[in-house]
Amino acid sequence: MKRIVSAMALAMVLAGLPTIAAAQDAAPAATPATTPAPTPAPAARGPMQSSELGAGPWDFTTEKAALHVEVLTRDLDHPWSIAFLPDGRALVTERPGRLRILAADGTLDPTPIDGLPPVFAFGIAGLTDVVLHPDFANNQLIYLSYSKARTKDGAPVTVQSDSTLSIIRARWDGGHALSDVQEIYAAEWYGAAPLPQRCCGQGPTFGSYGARMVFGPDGYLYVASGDRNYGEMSQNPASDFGKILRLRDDGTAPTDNPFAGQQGWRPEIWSLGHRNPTGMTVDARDGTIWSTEFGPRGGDELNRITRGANYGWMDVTQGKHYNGEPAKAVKDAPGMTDPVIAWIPNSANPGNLDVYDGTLFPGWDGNLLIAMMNRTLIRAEVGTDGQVTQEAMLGDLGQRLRDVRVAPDGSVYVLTDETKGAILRITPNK
Ligand SMILES: [Ca+2]
Repeated sequence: MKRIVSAMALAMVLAGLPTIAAAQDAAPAATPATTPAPTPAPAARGPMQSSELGAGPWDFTTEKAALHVEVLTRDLDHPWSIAFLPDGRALVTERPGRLRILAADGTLDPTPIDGLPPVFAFGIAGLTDVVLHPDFANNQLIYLSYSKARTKDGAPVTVQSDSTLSIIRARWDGGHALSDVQEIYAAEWYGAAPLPQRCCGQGPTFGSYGARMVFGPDGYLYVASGDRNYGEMSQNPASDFGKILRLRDDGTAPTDNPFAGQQGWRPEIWSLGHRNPTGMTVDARDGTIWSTEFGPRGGDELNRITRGANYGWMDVTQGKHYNGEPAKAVKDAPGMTDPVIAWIPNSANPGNLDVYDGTLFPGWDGNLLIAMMNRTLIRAEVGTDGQVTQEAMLGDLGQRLRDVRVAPDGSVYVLTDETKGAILRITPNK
């Protein structure tokens, strides 16, 4: 069965869908028995239950391409990231803590990869990104970001919020086990009682890890580090919260980072003033780093990341604080870099993004594709004059979208952020 559906205008989508304010920070419904009940974020509520994904395939007519969408697998629990391998397979993370192998024909290997560290999986915490070392074909090194519980006397501390963003590097020979697992980075601890004073009704401390990673054209690993709902830290040069970091492949800070050697600054900081950046990609053609981030109530952002820039949070946002307090500034603040897109007034909840550089969709050449938890795939064209046009696609599928990637063959893979999480593959409809 095929359906032909016109692309909807973004405004229609935003107007027609329920507002999912701060769905990233929503307190989860179930609380582990060993931990005290979380303090719910003011106004935070769990994401609306998505309708079940249909069987597909589907055909959609959009502004610049006719799409054929098929389901490769629907057996993943909140898949968060996919990394294409040189042999045609792919690695996929599931937020509860599993690393899976997707065969070249799109079937999911039923056996997860062994050897991961214990993952703190609660709410939006869990296993997040997977990226390959630029020289993976020769050194078999992969990188995983995840939420790590604090340990005391060698055992994990089970207080739910007492966790941090950690990155491991491991060797993977293509089979079902990691070896040489090594932690190369961990953000400073946060979440242990007593909690610091925080303004503006910020969300629970087990949110806002960021955790997206990408290797830049310079061979360095860029890491999006969230503010942990402690926005005061995003402007603090001595904290990695609310920053994008630039690391060597062994986790150390390059000496040519913008603030390296400056008194009071952590040397790994590349940019600051971020809230919860969960999307990041590099335009391979010119090296531009793009990042999406969750704002507070409204004000989610697409940013062009440049060396040493300050993106404003939590002093500058086009959204509103959870408790309704206005921010100090909305835009055009001295010394601050404004977003290329601010989604207002409603939250759009952007996940990951990619630059289309394949041959299958010539009409999308150089466009940004952005996976949105508000159940659309955004195609954005950023003009040289800064003007942006957006098209919302796949809205009829009704799925929260976490990740989007351009595959080596030019098709587009989309990961749904659902308990019965799927991988969708988009090819031209001929
Ligand atoms: Ca900003």
